[in-house]
Amino acid sequence: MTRMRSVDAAVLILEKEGATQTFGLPGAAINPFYRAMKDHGGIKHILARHVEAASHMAEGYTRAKAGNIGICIGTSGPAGTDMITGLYAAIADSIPILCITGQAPVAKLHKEDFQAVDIASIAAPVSKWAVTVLEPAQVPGTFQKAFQLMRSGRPGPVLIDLPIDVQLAEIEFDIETYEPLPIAKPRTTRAQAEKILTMLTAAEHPLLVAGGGIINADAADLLVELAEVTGVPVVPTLMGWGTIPDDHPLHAGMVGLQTSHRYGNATMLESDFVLGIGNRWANRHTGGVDTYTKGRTFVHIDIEPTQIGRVFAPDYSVVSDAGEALATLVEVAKEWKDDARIPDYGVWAKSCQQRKGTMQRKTSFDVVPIKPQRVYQEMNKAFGPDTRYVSTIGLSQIQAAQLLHVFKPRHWINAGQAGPLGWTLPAALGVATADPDCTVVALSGDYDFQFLLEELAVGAQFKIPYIHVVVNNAYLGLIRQSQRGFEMDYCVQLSFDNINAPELNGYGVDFVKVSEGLGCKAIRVFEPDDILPALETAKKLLVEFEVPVVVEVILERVTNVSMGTEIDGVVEFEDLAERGLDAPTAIALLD
Ligand SMILES: Cc1ncc(C[n+]2csc(CCOP(=O)(O)OP(=O)(O)O)c2C)c(N)n1
Ligand SMILES: [Mg+2]
Repeated sequence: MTRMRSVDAAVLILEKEGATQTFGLPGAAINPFYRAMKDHGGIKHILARHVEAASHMAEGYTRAKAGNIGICIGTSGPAGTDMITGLYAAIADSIPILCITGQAPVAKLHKEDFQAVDIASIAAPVSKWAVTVLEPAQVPGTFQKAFQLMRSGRPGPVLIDLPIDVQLAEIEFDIETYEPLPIAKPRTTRAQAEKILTMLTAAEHPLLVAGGGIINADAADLLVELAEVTGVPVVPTLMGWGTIPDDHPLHAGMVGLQTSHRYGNATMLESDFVLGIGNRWANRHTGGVDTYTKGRTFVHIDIEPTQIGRVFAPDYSVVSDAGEALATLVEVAKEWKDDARIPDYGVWAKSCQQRKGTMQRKTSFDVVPIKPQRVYQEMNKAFGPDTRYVSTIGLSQIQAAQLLHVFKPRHWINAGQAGPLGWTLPAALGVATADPDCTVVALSGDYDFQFLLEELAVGAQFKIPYIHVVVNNAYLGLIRQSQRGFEMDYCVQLSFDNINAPELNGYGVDFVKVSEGLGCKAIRVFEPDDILPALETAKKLLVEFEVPVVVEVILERVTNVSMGTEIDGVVEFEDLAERGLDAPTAIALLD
């Protein structure tokens, strides 16, 4: 046995559990932990400029690669409260991050000590476990359990709060014989798989709905195999986007009220059976449950038992890890295929493809100020299938999901459920830290970009290159559109005459100057034909300077983006594509 400070044991466990990338910022109450990281030497640390940003960086880092767990660290008091939004974003999308906070000494927790706040209670509803460790000898076990919890069942974040005297206390600990605790993975039995396939093969127009659980289980290949063996088309959810390549003949489009395709919704409405795997029936996917479920049979597979029946009662369900479920389903489906027990779904799949080939939205607008659709058209030209897109919320995110293309899992990294403004920039830094060889392209509206803008300096300081496309309408665009229902345009304008930048014609903030001031490169675009050259220049600047490169596109102020309140009632505000030239980068060409 070896005697050491509890924090030394903690950092040894981080290494043994394979979680050595941290994001955070020190303060007096967490200094002992920083001392342990310094002494250890093997823990990497990126100094954020805002603690909330550190938590989103940790999430981006986790999401970029299977097995990753990003860590965010802050001191006592406000550092922990700043990270609450990060915990919420992570738990809402089933993403493990480990949040470590400093705390006042145990004996002073109830004395209104400086920056002593009951962070474990505050964090409890937004984490799988939030705990203040009161006994130093419990530190190793607490970290061990945290890793087991983060990885088990429905993944999610954990917060460990360490009073400063607990951090400094010495304990006996042996890392040599330390073992991560086993991770339970509920499986799908053969009988369950047979029942599901019996129900599926009784249908005429079946669909698979592929959720983010498939990405968490690292099982996208198995999903594509199941689709190919059965011939059944796939609808990825927003969290599952990338589980099947957009150009796969069995990719039927996304369904929903906002981040969806016209052909995806039309196909869902034609279906008579839906097998949901690792998905949550999010309300912006289903819209009104009656419209979504009417005339359809549903099977739901999810790792978390209480997710079954949460939104509507399925006709059959299995509690299983998505990867385990897919493996058994593929095994049985292959046998059934050999025995000719799987109907030929060729005509149905072809009809889905036919909708995909005709129901496209127009993108080839060439007016000034630029229409946003044109930005995504040019992004499709500039960025290939290896690009990892990062986005959060707003008209920008909605249109990106409607018009961009994703070909691989973990290449659309989006705060799908919580949608906190400001998430995009730090999450992109986390993604680019996890995968430095990949082109990371973040997409923000002008408001999202302003929330945690100072983090650009982190990218410049630590040489974390990525491209940030900022679509600037000088508006809280999504909220402006939703205020139409209230007949107002109130408190949503970001425009003002910037006395230092008259060339902005009232768009307000000079993002180019701000970005440059923070040590990054930036390009502004006013004309549609300049978008592609700007994106190409950005790619070069990225390599040359190894810092974030911002491409700001000045958009028309008022845009209404396709959306609705029911999947059979999505309102189109712009022209639809009638011929290939209207949507030259559409995933399926019209002519
Ligand atoms: C912290 C937080 N507050 C408020 C919202 C509600 N909200 C969603 S989108 C949006 C406006 C986004 O504006 P912008 O980033 O410029 O994107 P646009 O819709 O204009 O493309 C707001 C305020 C939110 N998602 N997060
Ligand atoms: Mg905006």
